[in-house]
This record gives sequence, C-alpha cells and structure tokens, in this order.
Amino acid sequence: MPPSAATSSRPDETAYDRHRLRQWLAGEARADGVSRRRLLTLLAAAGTAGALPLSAPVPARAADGDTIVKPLPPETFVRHGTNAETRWEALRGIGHHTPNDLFFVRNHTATPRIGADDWRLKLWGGGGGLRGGPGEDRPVEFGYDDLRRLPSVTRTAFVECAGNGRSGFTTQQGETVSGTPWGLGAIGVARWRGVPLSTVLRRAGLSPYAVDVQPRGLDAEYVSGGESLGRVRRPLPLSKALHDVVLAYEMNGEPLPPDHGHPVRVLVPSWVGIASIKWVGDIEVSAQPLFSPWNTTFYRLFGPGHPEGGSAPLTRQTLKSAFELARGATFPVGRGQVLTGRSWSGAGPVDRVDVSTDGGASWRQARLLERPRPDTWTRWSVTWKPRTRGTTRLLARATDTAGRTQPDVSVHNTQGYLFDAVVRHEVTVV
Ligand SMILES: Nc1nc2c(c(=O)[nH]1)N[C@H]1C(S)=C(S)[C@@H](COP(=O)(O)O)O[C@H]1N2
Ligand SMILES: [Mo]
Repeated sequence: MPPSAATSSRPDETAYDRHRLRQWLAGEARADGVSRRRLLTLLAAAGTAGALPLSAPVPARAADGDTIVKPLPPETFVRHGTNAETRWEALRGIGHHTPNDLFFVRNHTATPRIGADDWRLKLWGGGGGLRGGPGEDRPVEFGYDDLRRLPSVTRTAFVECAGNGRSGFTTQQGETVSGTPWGLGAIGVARWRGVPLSTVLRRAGLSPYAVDVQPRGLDAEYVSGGESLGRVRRPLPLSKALHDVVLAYEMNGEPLPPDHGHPVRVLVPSWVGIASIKWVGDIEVSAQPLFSPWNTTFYRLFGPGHPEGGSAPLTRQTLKSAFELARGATFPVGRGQVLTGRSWSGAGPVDRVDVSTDGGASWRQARLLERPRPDTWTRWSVTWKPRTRGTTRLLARATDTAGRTQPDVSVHNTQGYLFDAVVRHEVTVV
C-alpha cells in the first residue's frame, strides 16, 4: 500500500501524544469521559502490547429535518441522519467561497438556538493554565460584544470533516468502515471573521504552564452506544491554538448561521473539522495534557497498517479533488465540454491537478483558475470532447506544494478517516 499522505505532519503530534499519555499514567494529565481502559490501550500502543476492539459510534438519528435549521433542498444536499453534505454539481459556476446556504452540516446531535445576547464564553484554567496558580484559577468571561470590540482578522479557510470521502473506502476499495458514508461533499470554504484565539487567551491571562486548550460546544451531550460522552470537545495543543486559530463570528460577511455555530465557533485552519468546535461555550486552558473521546476513541487511525491501538490524534487534513458534477452525469457524444473541479490539501496550496477522462489511461494537466493558497481549495478546468458512447470514468489527481500527490489507493482505517485516493467519477456519454 502507498504511504498515507496524511502522515506527513504527524511526527511532532506522535511524540507529543506519547508524552501526554505518559503524563496521564503518572497522574499528571486529565482524561474526563475517557475510560482508563481506553487510555491504557493507547498507552500500550505508544510502546508495545495489544489493541482492544473498537466499538463504532451510533449517532443519534434525526426522525425528521429538525436537527438542522436551514433548508436542505434535495437538489443541493444529500442528507445523512443529523448531517447533510453539499452536492458537487451545486458548486458549478459558484465562486471561490461556498455560500452559507450550500455549506455542509455535521452535527453530532442538533443545532441549538443561542442568542448572541445570552452567549458567554468562559475561559477557565485547569490546574494553572491561567495565571493565578493552581487552586486559584479564576474563570474569565467574554460576551459577544466584548469579542466584537477586539481587533478582528478575516481569513479564507475550509472546514472539512475527517470522514469526507469515506464512502470511497467501500465503493472503490471494497472495504468496511464505520461512520457517516459521506461522498466528497463534507467540505466547504468560507471567509471567516473573528478574533484570534491567541488574543483572547492572552487577555484571559494565559500562564506559561499552559499546554492544551479544550473548547467545548453548547449543543447537547453526545450519546454513543447508550453512553453519554458529554458535550463535544477536543483538546488542541497550545502551539496550534496560538498559531492561527480564530474565534469566528462571521461567515462570508454574515453573522454565523445557527447550523454553523451561532454566535461563535472555533476555526482551526487546515485541521480536521472536529477541531472547529461550533457554538463554543467554554475553553479550558490546561497546564496538564487533556484527553476527550474526540482525540482518543475517535479521530485516530485504527486497524492494520496503523500503530497497534491507533495513530496519534488526527491533525491536518489530507489531499482531495472533486469534479463539479453529479455522479452518473451524461454528456452528448462529439460535443466540446468544459469540466470544472476543485482540489485541496491541509498541508499546503494545491498547485497542480492532473485529469483523466478515460479511466486513468491518459492524463492531462488541468488549467488552474486561481492562485493556489493555503487552507483552501484551488479551482481548475479542462476541456473534453467525448468521442465514444458508453460509460467512462473521470479522474482528478492533486499535488500540493508540500509535495504530496493523491494515491490510487487510500490506506484503510476502521473509521474511514482521511480518504485521499483519486476518486473514479463515473459518467455516461450518450
Ligand atoms: N459543538 C459542536 N462542534 C462541532 C460539531 C458538533 O457536532 N458539535 N461537529 C464537528 C465536526 S465533526 C465537523 S466536520 C464540523 C462541521 O462544521 P459545519 O457543520 O459548520 O460544516 O464541526 C465540528 N464542530
Ligand atoms: Mo467531522
């Protein structure tokens, strides 16, 4: 199997993870909502020893459309339980940014309705993460207006689910994976405006002992396999938190819509979507390493081909491409076409895309329609005049400035994260 392109950013996080786990064993780290057994397994994985079988999450299923507030017309969205993915054909002719009404939604439970006036963000220090020393940690609160008064930044970035493209493990590779069977539509790009998390952390009195921050959502507790895992939360190393993370209150020039985290969400550019906590209500700033189910049981790679007991927690997104085209689209024979698509990577700008219209027999370089930029996709096009009737497969293979190229086969993992293989998009010439 080809090496997973997703591993390129991993060495630091692996070492950090091992360090965190050792600290937990020594009683120096906190792991609320994660079983001792689970941590011992991860710990064993960081050294030697065997793995425990993983139980697949069973997300709460929506009886009807009420877990998502915005309209989800079937011509622009595919519904998956509490979630909805964008149809790629709906992006054709649309500019660089995904309009808010087309942006995919991934909800562990349901969109809560939170008024900006009622909202508070509480920063609190676990054992000395904020100044004042252990035992003296005082929570610091910010209201919506406080946040709006701080200097803002605006940045274009994708939010992409770690499971985007997951169905490819099954349809292209014949493999079994657990989780929402996304096509390629669990990604969107927006212009986010908000306050750098670093600004808020420093104002709250960040201590030199802080190592992790853990934002937590105000949505309902997530129940998996009959057990509540608590509210959605995932620790971030302080280095990332201070680097480019934003507390976003605007999306494409509008107040954050309810489904995308109103009034404020975390935006963690280039990382898996789970890091970008919506409806953020509090952030723990910890002098101890933190664990939650979202960086232990979920969002690691498990299975053969990965360290026994799982990889380090997922960080950067992998590399993907998609045509702005319906599955099974039809084209008239002998007529010139312009095929368009987008490619993106969490490791750097995508600066080259190769396309095949004959199932991978021959390849041509696509024309890039914009300057490649980090944390977002690059739009591209190729011309095509289909000459024979019947079905064929369109393929697009992206390469990023970090030197990663999409492989033919993605390395399997039991939860189907980080699918990066070239997708074979079937179409019919009539
Ligand atoms: N509070 C909270 N934050 C959350 C989630 C959630 O269910 N609750 N889902 C996460 C996941 S898995 C993803 S992929 C992104 C999706 O963001 P979107 O719904 O705005 O597209 O939000 C993340 N933040
Ligand atoms: Mo996700």
